[in-house]
Amino acid sequence: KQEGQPLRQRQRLLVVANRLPVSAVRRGEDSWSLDISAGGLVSALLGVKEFEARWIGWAGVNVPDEIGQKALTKALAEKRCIPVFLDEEIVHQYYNGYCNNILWPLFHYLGLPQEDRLATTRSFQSQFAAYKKANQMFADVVNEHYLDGDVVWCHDYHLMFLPKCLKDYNSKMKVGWFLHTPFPSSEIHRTLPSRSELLRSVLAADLVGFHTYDYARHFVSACTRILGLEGTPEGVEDQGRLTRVAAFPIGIDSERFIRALEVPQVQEHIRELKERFAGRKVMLGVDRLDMIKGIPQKILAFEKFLEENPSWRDKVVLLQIAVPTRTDVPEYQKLTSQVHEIVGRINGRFGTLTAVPIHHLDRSLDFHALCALYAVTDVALVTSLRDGMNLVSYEFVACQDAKKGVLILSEFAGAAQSLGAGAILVNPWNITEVANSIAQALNMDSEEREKRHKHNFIHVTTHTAQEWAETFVSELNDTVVEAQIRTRQ
Ligand code: ADQ
Repeated sequence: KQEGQPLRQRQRLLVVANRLPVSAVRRGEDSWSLDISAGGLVSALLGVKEFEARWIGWAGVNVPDEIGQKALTKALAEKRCIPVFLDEEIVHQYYNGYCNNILWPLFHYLGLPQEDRLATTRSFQSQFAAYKKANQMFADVVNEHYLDGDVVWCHDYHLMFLPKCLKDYNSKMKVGWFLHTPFPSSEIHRTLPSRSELLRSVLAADLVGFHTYDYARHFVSACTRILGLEGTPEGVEDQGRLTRVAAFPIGIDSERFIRALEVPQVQEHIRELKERFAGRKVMLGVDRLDMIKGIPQKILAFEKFLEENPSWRDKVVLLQIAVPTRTDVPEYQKLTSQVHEIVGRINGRFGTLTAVPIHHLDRSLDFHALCALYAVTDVALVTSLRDGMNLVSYEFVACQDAKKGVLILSEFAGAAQSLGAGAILVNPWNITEVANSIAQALNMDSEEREKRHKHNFIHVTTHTAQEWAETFVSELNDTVVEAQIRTRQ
């Protein structure tokens, strides 16, 4: 089945994630236009030469008719993508419901939603049933395309039930699972009604990966305390079968950012921005508009800084770029208006006829515009209340080799483990501490900035996305070989 090629050259990697890395727009009954999104995962896997990646996931659109499904499947095949078709009801219950309303807030320490906690166990039950059903649908597609020797890499909290479904199909399948969010303390995970079933399903994988050692430790504790299994330095053991658990901190394709700075269009953009903000220090926030990113707290800290440092008021500007996500969810709509309200108040309070202290944009920026912004920034503010890793902090560092700006980073982002020595670490809940850090960053001398930047730049350019993917997959291959040796002994 390996088409006669040496395994190392030809090993196929089936990457299974909730969303395919494409956006699909229907142009006619049987025609689709596709736009491939060059996110972190895509560039990570493109850079890895040892295996050939195929993507399996939902295309993000409802396609109820067979003609449309066939046409989309064909168009996606050219991009090495294989669709899982989910209907509207499943998407509502599985994706909006169980994934985004239950697991996402819980894993970021925001707890379970009130209404589910109080009474509507029925809605919790039906969302969990839809979650399992959706995971089974992903498994069906994987199983259909799986060839002996393939590696199957499942991604994120959407697919915690998938490893079990896959192993039920074929116990020899090499299955890895990686979580992009934090895995919370076992005391938090314990509150989840389906806590045991989810842990057991994940444990069906051969290798389970997290961004940090702490998340891996929390997961092992959850398995020992909730399931009564044995935790070992390698992972979790259940009746002689070991599931390997380890930390694999993600990185970015740093070269892509560094190269972008040489593109004439980006340089032109940098010139324009410098002109536009001449005489002022530029502070930058780039986030998805999500509760976990701590955007209101960040803006309030900036207000406090302006309040306490009047001499800086006309010498600094905060650019906050916040891409709206999950716009149909009421909490996210509330967050948007809350942020608008605070920004309006601060601009009213500290703005002049010619300048305002905060520029807030509710949208996504294209890659080149984003690189230019990173490059002209003096101080980046990443104040997530919790964040699996946070790639914005890495991208900022990659674009700062000329300027050597300062990174203010939440201690609750996974990135604090890797960029902590170069960044100014803050508790984002402590507005006064963040305000003081802003002052410290703006006043930092060039020698210290250079020293801190160097530390971070070396990290970001060595621990890249490619390295992350390679390490995970080779560890998965090794884990399976070791398990085979153990069972033979
Ligand atoms: P996210 O929560 O999406 O990812 P992050 O790691 O910061 O968070 O990645 C966001 C990506 O979106 C970055 O590549 C950034 O450039 C881009 N982006 C954000 N705002 C943008 C804007 N306004 N315009 C254009 N691009 C924008 C999840 C976890 C993280 C984890 C990653 C990867 O929540 O903790 O680091 O997965 O594992």
